[in-house]
Amino acid sequence: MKKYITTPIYYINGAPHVGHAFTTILGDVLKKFEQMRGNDVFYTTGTDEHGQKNQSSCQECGMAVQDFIDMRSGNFQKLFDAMKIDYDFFVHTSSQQHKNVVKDALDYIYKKGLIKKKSYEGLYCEGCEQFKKPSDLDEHGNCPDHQKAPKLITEENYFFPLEQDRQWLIDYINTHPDWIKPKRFAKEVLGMLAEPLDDLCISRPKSRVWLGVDLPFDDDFVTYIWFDALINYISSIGWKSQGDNAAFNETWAHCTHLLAKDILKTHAVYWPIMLKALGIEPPEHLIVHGYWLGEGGIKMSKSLGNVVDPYEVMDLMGIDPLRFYLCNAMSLSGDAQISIDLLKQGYKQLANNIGNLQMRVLKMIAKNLDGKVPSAAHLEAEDKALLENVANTFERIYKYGEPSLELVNELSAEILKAGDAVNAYFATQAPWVLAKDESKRERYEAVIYTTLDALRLIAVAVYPFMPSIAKKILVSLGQNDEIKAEFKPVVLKEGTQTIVGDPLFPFIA
Ligand code: ME8
Repeated sequence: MKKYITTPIYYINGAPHVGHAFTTILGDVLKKFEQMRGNDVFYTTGTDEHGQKNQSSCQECGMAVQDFIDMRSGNFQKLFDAMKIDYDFFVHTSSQQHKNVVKDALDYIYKKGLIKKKSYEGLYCEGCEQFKKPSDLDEHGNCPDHQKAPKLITEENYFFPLEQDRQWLIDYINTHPDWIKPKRFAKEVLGMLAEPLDDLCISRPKSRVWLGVDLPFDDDFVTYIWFDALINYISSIGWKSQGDNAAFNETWAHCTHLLAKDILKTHAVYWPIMLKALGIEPPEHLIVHGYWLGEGGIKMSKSLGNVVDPYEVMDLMGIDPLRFYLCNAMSLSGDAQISIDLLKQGYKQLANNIGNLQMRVLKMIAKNLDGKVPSAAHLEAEDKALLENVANTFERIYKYGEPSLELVNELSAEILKAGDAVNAYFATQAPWVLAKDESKRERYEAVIYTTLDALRLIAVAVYPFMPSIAKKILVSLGQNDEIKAEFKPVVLKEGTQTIVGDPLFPFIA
């Protein structure tokens, strides 16, 4: 099956931080998970290069616009490349290809008579690039996400009415209980739909915002950043208002958007209604996550400056442990705190669990068995039960798991549980004692075999999170590093040469 996974496209008014890294890592983890199950995946990420806040940031830098865009967008792409994210397409909203699709979409909707011009007064938060209602603000009149008071703005603009589709959207959510995951966010969207929807202002006068896509029907205006940005999800896969959309339709049929809750309304209210106007079905799923909270327990954000720098983390521990930690620690029910100290704790947990197991067993067979995998001929019931338990757990998740936060949370937790179980088995069986007694040779070999084969299963299961570590483990077990979601126990062949390499998780202070 062909799947399409997207991340939000990020504003370029600041440097990427762990929040952006997380959503993009999550997409890569889900892509690898799907590929292991034999699905084809097209994965996009990228940058949102227009709008007032990018424009202000460009003016502050005093750079030529295209140089600014290239430099800032390049910072995101460099980070995602450094993190070895396997994206298939990097979106630039300033590309001609994207701009053409925005114009095509607007023109189509305009000609359908769905856009009207009127004068408007409202409170505008530049951080969100959205008009706010007084009820959206905190007790100080600030935007809760940006801790800044929005500005009162009065201007003439073009509007796209939403109210006429409110009941349709409510019905859609109620009849597609899996559309928004986790479910509590669907409830939140239904809450947003409890009141009539204001018309969406889809233009900005060029006198205020010049960094954007010209409206095709009035070049005194540019397109509102969100109307432009959301279109990336269809421009990236070649949608057009006229002609053959067969390739587009095939890719769009199984599309999952990943996002944090800050942009839930734009994705779960504006976007499906825009798509309906274009004659396109809503994306198959939205996967929504909470916030990483930085210092002060508030949402980590470029504007607030309380960010964890992904390069600092990668220098300290490498990318794989960061990927694993983020997927394991993101809360399913709310937000999650993050700091360098918490990341170090996560790293040490991996070192004590998978790292320790691999090093102990490989060193032991290097010493006593010339580094060769022993025979499986004398496995006892408890050895087989351990291997079957580990294999069945991973088999179930890979076979029936549907991409979601729950899935990455459960899989990462089961990997740590399996590591703990095998470590406990190893400690109880004490193979270093068995090794000293020639009469216990068969038992010794069975324990070593069981530990090695369990480690192999863990390596395969952990691949979406830690692709390099997974391959290193498989190579250390004398396996080729081709990864498939196959979880049969007792696969290692007797006599296979293993290798004690460098520690998987070297000591960090
Ligand atoms: O909203 N915790 O861009 P943006 C978790 N351009 N995730 C976080 C995060 C945090 N503290 N901070 C950022 C925009 N993110 C628009 C999107 S899409 C058509 C247009 C991640 O740079 C998370 O995925 O503000 C969030 O939704 C996104 O970055 C917002 O990025």
